[in-house]
Amino acid sequence: MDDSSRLTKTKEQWARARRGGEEREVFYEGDARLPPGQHLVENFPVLDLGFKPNIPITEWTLTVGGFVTTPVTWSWEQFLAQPSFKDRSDFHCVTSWSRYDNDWEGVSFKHLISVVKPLSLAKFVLFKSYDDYTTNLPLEACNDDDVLLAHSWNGTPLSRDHGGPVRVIVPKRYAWKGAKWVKEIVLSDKDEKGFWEVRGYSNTALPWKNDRYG
Ligand SMILES: Nc1nc2c(c(=O)[nH]1)N[C@H]1C(S)=C(S)[C@@H](COP(=O)(O)O)O[C@H]1N2
Ligand SMILES: [Mo]
Repeated sequence: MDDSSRLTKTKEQWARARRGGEEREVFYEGDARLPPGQHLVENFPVLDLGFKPNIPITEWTLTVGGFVTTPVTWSWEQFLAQPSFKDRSDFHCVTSWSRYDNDWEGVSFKHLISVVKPLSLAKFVLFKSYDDYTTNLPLEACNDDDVLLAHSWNGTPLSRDHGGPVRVIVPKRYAWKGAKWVKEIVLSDKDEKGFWEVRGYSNTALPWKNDRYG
C-alpha cells in the first residue's frame, strides 16, 4: 500500500468509528503511524500500580545524580526556572492502546544533560518515582530531541492521574518507560532493570519492533 491509500484507509476507519457514535476505538493493521499490534484511542487511559501519590508542589523535589559532574536537586520553582520545552508526540502503551498528538511541555532531557554533565562512564539511566515505581533506559535513548520531563499536557498542568507534578515522556519507547510522579534520576555505568523490566517486560521496549516482552 502506498502512503496516500494508507491515509485514506485510516480516514475511512475514523469516519466509520465516528458515525457509530459511541465507538471510540479504531482497530486496523499496517498503518504508517500506528506501531504493530496497537489500536488507536481518543481518550487518555490511566495506568498505575493501584496507587497515585499526592505530592504538593511545596514538597516536590527532583534529584538527578549518580555518574554526573554536577548533581542537582530542584525545587518546583527551580524546575520551572529551567528553559521551557514543548513537543507533540504519540503515546504507545504496551497493553495495546496508542494516543496521537499529545502536546507536552516541560524541561527537555537534553537541557537536563547540559546541566548535570554526565561522566563519560555514564551509559544508563534509572528513573525512580514517588510511588516506588522504577524504569530504566540507555542514556542514549534519553538524549533525544523528543524526550522531556513534562509538567503540562495539552495546555493544562499535568493531573495527578497522569503523573503530575512531573512525569517523563519517551515517545520512541512504550509508555511504561516514562515514569509518572518522577522523583529521582540516577545515571550509572550499569543497567539496572526497573519494575516491569524485572517482571518479564522488554528491556528495550521498542513499539516499532513489537518488542514487548524480555
Ligand atoms: N510512577 C509510575 N509511572 C508509570 C506507571 C506507574 O505505574 N507508576 N505506569 C507506566 C505505564 S505501564 C504506562 S502505560 C504509563 C501510563 O501513563 P498514563 O496513566 O498517563 O496513561 O505510565 C507509565 N509510568
Ligand atoms: Mo503501560
